[in-house]
Amino acid sequence: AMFKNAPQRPEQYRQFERETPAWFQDAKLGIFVHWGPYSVPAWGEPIGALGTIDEEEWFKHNPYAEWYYNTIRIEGSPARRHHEETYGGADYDAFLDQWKAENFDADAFMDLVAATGARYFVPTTKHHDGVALWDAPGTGDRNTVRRGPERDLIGAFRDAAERRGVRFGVYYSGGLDWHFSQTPPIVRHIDDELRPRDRAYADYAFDHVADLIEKYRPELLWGDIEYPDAGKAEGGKSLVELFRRFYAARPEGVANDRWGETHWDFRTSEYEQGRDSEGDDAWENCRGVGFSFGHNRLEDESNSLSGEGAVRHFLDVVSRGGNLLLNVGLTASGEVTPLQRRTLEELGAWNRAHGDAVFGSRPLDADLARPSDEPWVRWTRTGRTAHAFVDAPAGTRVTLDANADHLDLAAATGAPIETADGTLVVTLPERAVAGPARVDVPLR
Ligand code: FUL
Repeated sequence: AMFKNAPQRPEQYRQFERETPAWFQDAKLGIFVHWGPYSVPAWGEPIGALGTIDEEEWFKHNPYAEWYYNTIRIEGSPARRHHEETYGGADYDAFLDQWKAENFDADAFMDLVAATGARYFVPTTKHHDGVALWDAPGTGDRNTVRRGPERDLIGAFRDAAERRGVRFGVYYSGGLDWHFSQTPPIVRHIDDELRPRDRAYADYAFDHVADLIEKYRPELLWGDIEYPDAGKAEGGKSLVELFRRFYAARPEGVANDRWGETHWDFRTSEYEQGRDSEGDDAWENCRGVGFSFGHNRLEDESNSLSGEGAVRHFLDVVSRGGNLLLNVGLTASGEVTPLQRRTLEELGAWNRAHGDAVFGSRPLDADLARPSDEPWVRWTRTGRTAHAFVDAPAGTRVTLDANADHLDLAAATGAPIETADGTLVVTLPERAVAGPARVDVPLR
């Protein structure tokens, strides 16, 4: 019954299989941060959500600002033109020195994170550009301790998260490192030949992740793209050894599914991509407030989640059994843009009012009640109570598709109700906090 959808895993990784720790299933919301030299140009075309655009167009017009170094190397891309015009085609690493994080206050930032209701927090420790946000072994001066911010940013995040009881995880790009291996730009697909897979890189990545585990004791490992293939077999500096050290340090730790066909505790989807991972096993959807993870100065309200949009997306994910890892792209100076801040604060305000029906909840069985998009309705369950979340203007009458055999419709609370012939009709109330209204219905 465990890992129903999982293909058979290699023998050396089976030792790590177990039921996904309940804290992760209960947590529902995490906050992700992408921050790096790419936050200086902070530029990507906001053409749409991953999974809705064909690959060739995607890479040439990449809305992911953290992919800037790849996009500017693509012949004829608008990013390349922008880079020529604005920076005279400067070397990418000039952005590392221009990145100062001068207004970054880890505690103030983590107050905002905690106020969303998020139970865990995951910063990028090394993205595809290869720049480390801590003093990572073997990186020379290409890290934020030696250059740019001149700080251990991972340590700062970690300490601030711990002080607030927010669990701490680390993102690590094992699959791509555009500095370690000078591969041509990715224009269509992340082919195997376009990522480093050799022993030297596997040892380098091993030393990084081992150092992160030892120094920061993360409770969540969020690998990206792949793990270097030479490091997958048992023996020496291997991924097997990394997982061993991780679970020894954190028996309740969880790992995502981007370490190749090896081991994972939960599956991932990203925007609209990987929806088939959103199944019976534990899963997490990630996305930015806009269409980028790295801060993108071209984004505005038209391509970003409003507070209410974020609440609806969060509820949609949770109602289907997933977690949401919602990303913030910090600016080069270390600030949260007003647009992102507003979305996070409104999500937090809604969670303060209704989070008791969301955090720790489980999906409601479809035999009991069903969601719909018109009108917008989602369901969760806590204990012996079903929770309906309904979004429509105040005064709208909405018939909920609920089963009177299993739910005590007449005992519903939260909005004016009528029940007749086994149907539940709610009249949506005025809401003190923006976002869906909530109706609680006892299970029979
Ligand atoms: C992807 C990366 O390529 C993106 O830049 C981002 O980090 C996302 C979370 O994962 O695979």
